Amino acid sequence: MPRLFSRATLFAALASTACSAPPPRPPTLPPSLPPSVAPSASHSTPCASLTALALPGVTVSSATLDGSGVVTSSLGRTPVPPFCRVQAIARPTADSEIHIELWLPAEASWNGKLAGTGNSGFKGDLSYGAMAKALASGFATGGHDTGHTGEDLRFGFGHPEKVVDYGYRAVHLMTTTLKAVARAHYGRAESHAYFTSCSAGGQQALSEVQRYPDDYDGVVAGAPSNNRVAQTFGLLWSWLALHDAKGAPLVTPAQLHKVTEATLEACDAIDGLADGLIDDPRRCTFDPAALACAKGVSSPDCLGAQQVEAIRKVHAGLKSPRTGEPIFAGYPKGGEALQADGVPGWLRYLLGPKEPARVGILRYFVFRDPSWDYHSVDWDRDYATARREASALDATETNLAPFASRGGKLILQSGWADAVIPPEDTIAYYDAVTTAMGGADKTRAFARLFMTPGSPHCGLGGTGPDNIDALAAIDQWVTTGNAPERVIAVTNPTDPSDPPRAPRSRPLCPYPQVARYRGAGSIDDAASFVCQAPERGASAVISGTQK
Ligand SMILES: [Ca+2]
Repeated sequence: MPRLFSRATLFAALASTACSAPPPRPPTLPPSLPPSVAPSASHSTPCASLTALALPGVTVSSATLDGSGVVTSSLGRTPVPPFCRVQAIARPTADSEIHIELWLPAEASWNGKLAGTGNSGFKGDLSYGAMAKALASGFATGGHDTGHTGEDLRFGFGHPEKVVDYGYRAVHLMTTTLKAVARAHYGRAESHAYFTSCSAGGQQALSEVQRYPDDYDGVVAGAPSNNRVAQTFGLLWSWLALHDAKGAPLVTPAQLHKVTEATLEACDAIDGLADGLIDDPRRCTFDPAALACAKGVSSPDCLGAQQVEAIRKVHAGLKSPRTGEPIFAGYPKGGEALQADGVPGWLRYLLGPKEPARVGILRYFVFRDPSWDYHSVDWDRDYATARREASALDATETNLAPFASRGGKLILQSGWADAVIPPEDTIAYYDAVTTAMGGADKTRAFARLFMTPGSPHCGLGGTGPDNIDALAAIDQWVTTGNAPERVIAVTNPTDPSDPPRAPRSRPLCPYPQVARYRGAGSIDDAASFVCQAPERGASAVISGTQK
């Protein structure tokens, strides 16, 4: 039986992907560093002299050599080569203050490539862990704080430019600054530039592809929060479904646990392999009414009618009361209690919070009224207002031709048990891109989606193999031109934010393909699986065992 509860810290984040209506493109784009900023090459600039670089709107405040050989971050201690640590501040507007760090390995250690990193949630801090991993692999890397500190959404109240910095400007300016400073330091241009991140960082990844298609040659967007405004309403819908009028939770964490256990029991084998993982919850027809209390019984060990209805609402998602069209996808069956102890299950964003998660987006960014009452929400009118007023937070453009036509490559990853950004939302975005780009073949040539069974948000503490080497995967695609036909995912024994899991590897397949057991060999070994088209209808069930 897979672990349903475990301890781990979520590097949170929100948001989501696509829906039907294409969002408005930003009316104006922030300033970019002109190409002339980059030195013409052949003149390398010593680390300490980088503070003298003249960059429009950017001040290099510090540049020092770090020869300690190790970076300590939330991921632990990472051995790294000596590097030049550059700190800079970008001020694209009078109200902006974007903190940027660039870590440039010594020339002898540099692989000639750049790696941009993103952020989680609304936290205004740098992703030192991701930067350390990139640096250790030979990349010159950059990160930023999104233009504010802390996670309190009041940062944007009365500061619309800071919301734009958070939404898409900070990551772009980090990128142009990374390119300019690296070119100055090494005296030559990079061979390739990549961006990999998850959650809010996944939104940044897609924003770069959509708004600044020249920034990166390869991008990996994990669990992207690119449908941020719709997700805010999805979170509100789910929270209201799971709480009474006074804000008291209608369901207990223990009951969520029972729902997830029963769902897994009912739906694990639908994919043909009883391996503790639900491959595609859309095929799972389990109804929480199966756990309903007997007539006249009220007990924490079963579900009352109101509880059944609440859970159904969260699974169903939010639809427009006017048109019936989906506004935001429902949360997947089987993800209710994965990592319920403080991480991605519903407890983290849907059931546990005292008030709806991210309601501050509506209070401070959209309605600009700290006393805005979420109980008064009009799902039709208020959603339309938010799409307009908070468009800087969305990255839902589906025409990716500018990125594709210059050879850009995009990998998307989504967990089938993600209780923060529903997998169906990411699939909806990919499907919409496929339509906009002229079909599956044209889309697969530059953009592929990899669904990950048993994986909650950003692969933190799930029950399945969900860790991929994103930088290596995108580098392989960009440098060889060979599109990934499968990406090997493993359980992660090294990430301290992940609970220990039995070693297991599994191929992730380009959507809509699925990984299927060959019928021989260990089910914990990726070599025992092939990628193939999904079955239509029922399939034979192979009972596997977990080591
Ligand atoms: Ca299964």
